[in-house]
Amino acid sequence: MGKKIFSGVQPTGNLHLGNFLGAIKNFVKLNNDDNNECIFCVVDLHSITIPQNPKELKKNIHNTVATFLACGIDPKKSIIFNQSQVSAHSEASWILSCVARIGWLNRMTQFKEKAGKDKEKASIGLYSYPILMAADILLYDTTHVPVGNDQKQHLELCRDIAQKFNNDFNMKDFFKEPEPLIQKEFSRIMSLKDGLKKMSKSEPSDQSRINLNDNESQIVTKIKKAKTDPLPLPSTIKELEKRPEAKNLLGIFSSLSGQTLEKSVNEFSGKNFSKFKENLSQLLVDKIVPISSEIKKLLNDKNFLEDVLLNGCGKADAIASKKLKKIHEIVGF
Ligand code: AQP
Repeated sequence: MGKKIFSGVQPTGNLHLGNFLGAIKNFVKLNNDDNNECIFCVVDLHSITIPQNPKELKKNIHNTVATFLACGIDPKKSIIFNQSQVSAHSEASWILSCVARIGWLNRMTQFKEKAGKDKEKASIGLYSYPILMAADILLYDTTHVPVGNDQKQHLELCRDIAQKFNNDFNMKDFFKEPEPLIQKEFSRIMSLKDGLKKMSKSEPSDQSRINLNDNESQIVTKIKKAKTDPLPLPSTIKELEKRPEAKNLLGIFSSLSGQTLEKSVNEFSGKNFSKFKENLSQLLVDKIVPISSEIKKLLNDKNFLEDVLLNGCGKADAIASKKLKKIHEIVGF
């Protein structure tokens, strides 16, 4: 049986290699299987949990759609839309926030990481973000959610919310409990400047990530400057455990080339970083520059990108508003 897929990406900046290897590469594979029904959402409501410049936000929404298309998602096969244009997401989120428990949210590690030391000053939206994410997923009877490893906990919360709603209202199986689709290997790509920190759009330093719209010289420079350690590359995977930067760069190489980490370790065993970095740069240029050129081309046609969104919103709204109507009936509105 085919899968019902839903996943979202925040329009908070340039999409990067982590988004690509952790999520979008998988979106494309799922999109290409005709048995699946796929929905890919530009989650603009999520993005404002952290302040956004309105003009930049609009640009980032277009950039995200262009990146989806440039990576190979076909809008004729998959629904592509932006969350703020389908009001059922916000409405369902409120109802589900009356089902979710504060204790559950208090355990979410991403809030702790993103709010930092001064939690009192974080927005309530940042705190309740996983409930909106649950609404996004549950409105479409999603069976599978392709995400990076960092979203696993939020998906578990989504399952808890679905279960509690079904139990509270005695509606067995009304909300389907979605399964995460997380790649076993390389599901968390780290910063080029710190192998212990996730590669992220909102990290101030552009040198910390490879953007999917970077050109050849940007990619080569970033890899040249990427943090390493003084030792030659190791000969076993075990040795990588204490060498986060080497592990990350070899992981990127393996994921992009489609070979196992073991094979990459054997290939570069005992070599110095400069030789390995030449190979990595070349591979990145081969894989990323075609995407980057396509993004630039698509961004010149804003009307086309708007049409993709409008068309996707119509289709998404038809599904979501029907589910919301049933939720209203169940709750007693
Ligand atoms: N570094 C990463 N490695 C693997 N997967 C990643 N994802 C994000 N960063 C990595 C996955 O990409 C999808 C879209 O992520 P998102 O934009 O919705 O939010 P995020 O996880 O918060 O990503 P960023 O880049 O860190 O954005 P900002 O800086 O705005 O918070 C998700 O499936 C995510 O797992």
